[in-house]
Amino acid sequence: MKKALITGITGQDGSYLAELLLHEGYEVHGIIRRASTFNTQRIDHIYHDPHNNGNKVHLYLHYGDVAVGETLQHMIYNVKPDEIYHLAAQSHVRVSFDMPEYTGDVTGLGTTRILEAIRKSEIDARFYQASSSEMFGSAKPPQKEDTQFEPRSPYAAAKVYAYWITRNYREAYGIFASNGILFNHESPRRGETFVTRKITRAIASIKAGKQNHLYLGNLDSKRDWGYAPEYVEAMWLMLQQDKPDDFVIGTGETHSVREFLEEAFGYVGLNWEDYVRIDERYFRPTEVDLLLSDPSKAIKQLKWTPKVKFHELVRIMMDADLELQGLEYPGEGRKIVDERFGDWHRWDSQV
Ligand code: NDP
Ligand code: GDR
Repeated sequence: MKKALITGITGQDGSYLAELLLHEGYEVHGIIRRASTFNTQRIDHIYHDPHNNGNKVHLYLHYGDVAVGETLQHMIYNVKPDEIYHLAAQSHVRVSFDMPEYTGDVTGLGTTRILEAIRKSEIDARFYQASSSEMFGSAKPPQKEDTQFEPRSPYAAAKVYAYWITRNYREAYGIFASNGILFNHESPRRGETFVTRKITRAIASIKAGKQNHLYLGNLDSKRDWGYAPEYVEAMWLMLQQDKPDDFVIGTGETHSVREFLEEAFGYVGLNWEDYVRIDERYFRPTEVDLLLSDPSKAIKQLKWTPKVKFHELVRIMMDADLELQGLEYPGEGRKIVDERFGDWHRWDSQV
């Protein structure tokens, strides 16, 4: 049985990746942070208490923090994973302007701490770094593997550092270390403060009569939005290659926040302009105006192609948030998931 360690297992991507790896027959270990409230909602449905389910247990959780190297080294030495997926980060771009030093420490240096733990414990683990399209910043689209980085936030600058330290450990120490440069990917499990989920959640709440307005920032920026379950498949594929490498993952389509509003409100028969208000506090000191991927390398080498594009993504997220509010929903999004997935990934609005 192969062993995988996931940092950031309680996040959107970590939870989907854990499901995929369990389905693939892995023993999965995840690092969680101690908090005064439960923070494992996204993985509760796959966790079995070892006291009651001895032989069913393939998912193990360990307390840790990527801000502290010593514990990571002990954990990696003891678990001896075959594959390490490093997803933990302070991942919110706007927040990184409020907490630049912390973001540099966790999102940037966190990667060095994991790589050092691999090197010092002398285990033969393959390493995945969660790099980001934010690193391209103001670079001309479409962006691909050899596009120069022009980061526009403390978050993006930290991710650029992490990208290069990953390549450095690959070249200096021969570690199988790959960067997945993922463009925005969303799902019903997306954190509630990222713009797509903020919108779909607010629409469901408006429909339920609990909210009248939605306050947003810049509506003009454009993003290449894909569906998260498909993106974790790409992560896994990267670590199954013969050689470590860096890959761009995206849909090759770009849409503005305004288009997202039109599509999502329109899906439930509402006009977004009646509900959306602008609040300056959601603007960023420097913005990334336009992200658009060229994922042709991944399509060719990983044999990965996105099945869900913008139009379908909006429907999946809307159906899920309407269901979460206990409302009737049109069902086009659910149908897409039911028809195109079903192997390891199923409709899961309640998670
Ligand atoms: P989330 O914000 O949903 O999850 C982040 C995870 O990191 C959570 O499990 C969080 O734990 C954990 N974490 C944060 N700080 C620490 C820390 N100091 N020590 C240990 N764990 C920590 O992010 P996503 O799942 O969306 O993204 C996963 C990774 O991919 C991130 O690195 C992100 O920057 C990157 N990325 C994401 C993209 C996207 O569109 N989603 C695109 C490109 C890159 P807790 O639950 O306790 O907060
Ligand atoms: P992003 O995602 O910054 O691209 O980073 P986010 O959803 O936060 O913003 C996308 C765009 O929407 C604009 N926007 C708002 N954003 C938020 N969060 N809240 C608002 O109210 C709002 N109004 C307008 C933003 O200005 C921006 O232009 C995400 C994260 O997952 C990163 O971790 C990841 O690396 C990148 O995607 C790829």
